[in-house]
Amino acid sequence: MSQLPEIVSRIKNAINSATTLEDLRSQKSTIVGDKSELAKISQGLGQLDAAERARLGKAVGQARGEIAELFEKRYSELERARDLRVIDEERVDVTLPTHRHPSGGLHPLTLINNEIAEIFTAIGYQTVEGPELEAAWLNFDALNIPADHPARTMQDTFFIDPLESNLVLRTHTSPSQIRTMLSHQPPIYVICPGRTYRSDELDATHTPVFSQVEGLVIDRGISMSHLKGTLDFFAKEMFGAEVVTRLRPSFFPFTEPSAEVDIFFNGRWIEWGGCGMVNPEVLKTCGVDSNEFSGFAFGMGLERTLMVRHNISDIREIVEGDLRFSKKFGMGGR
Ligand code: FA5
Repeated sequence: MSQLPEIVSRIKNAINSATTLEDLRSQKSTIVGDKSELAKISQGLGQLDAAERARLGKAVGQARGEIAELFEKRYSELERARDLRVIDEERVDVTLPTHRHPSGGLHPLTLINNEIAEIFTAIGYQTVEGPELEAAWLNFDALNIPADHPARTMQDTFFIDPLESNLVLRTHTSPSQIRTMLSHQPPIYVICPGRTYRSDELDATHTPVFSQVEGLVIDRGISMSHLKGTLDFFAKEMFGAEVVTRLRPSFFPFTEPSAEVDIFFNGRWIEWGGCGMVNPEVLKTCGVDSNEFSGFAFGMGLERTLMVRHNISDIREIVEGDLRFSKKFGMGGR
């Protein structure tokens, strides 16, 4: 009986000094369970005489009740502390930036190239490509551009060292016409997209490296009306069904007659590209019988096409490769 207060106080201390739920749980059996000191005292009560048993029994019972209550109280406190800690540790800050993994995408010029290829594939054309480093003969002579033509001067053309190599960076996609006619028998229905080079200064409307798409048809009975119809179709596919085209007389050494093709878009006429009936001189150079076959060709700049269609005022936006620009075209990524 005399040891009871000391035992109770030791147990209460143990309960109060438990700092975690696990700590308290691990002591449960020795504090409140059947193996606890007080439980053992209760079990030994039978050996005492009745008066002593009643006195000690009551005191032990009371002490066990107090301890069980304290245990429950401490248990709930520690449980609550654990819950608060978990909530704090597992809190998600929804305003934090996520780990971004931008996916790659296609440049607007690639997208428009693909689009044009699809438009013409749908009407039976094939896509052919030629080299960017081109023989001067294919870039100029075979296209009926004589040696003294202004386009051949140093101002427009990037010549390749040594000059005797007779290589140039192609100034247009038209040498692909020649390559196609030299290697294929008519009928020919092709488009030739590709990168082209001119020694123009980079400004809002010019770039020394730009893209063109050439169209070439050689068949029996091909006339200017086929050219006009094809350009109408192409323009409507590119700019929308309401677009109208017009041909303005012009000059290119490789076409006769030649024309500029304009489109009426957003309330004004805009120059889109050059075109014409393939010059019989060019057909002759390529071994195509001009009595049997005739053809048309057209060529337009793709940067300028994008500029018109998407209301881009400065060509540098297209060539500088800023992702913020490209993303507007659905090139993918975030
Ligand atoms: C030609 O290059 C002719 N080969 C087109 C052609 C093909 C005519 C077949 C007849 C038959 P031109 O020099 O006008 O034509 O150039 C065509 C287009 O290229 C221009 O309308 C323009 O959109 C684009 N272009 C020319 N120079 C530049 C440049 N420095 N920067 C961006 N685009 C350019």
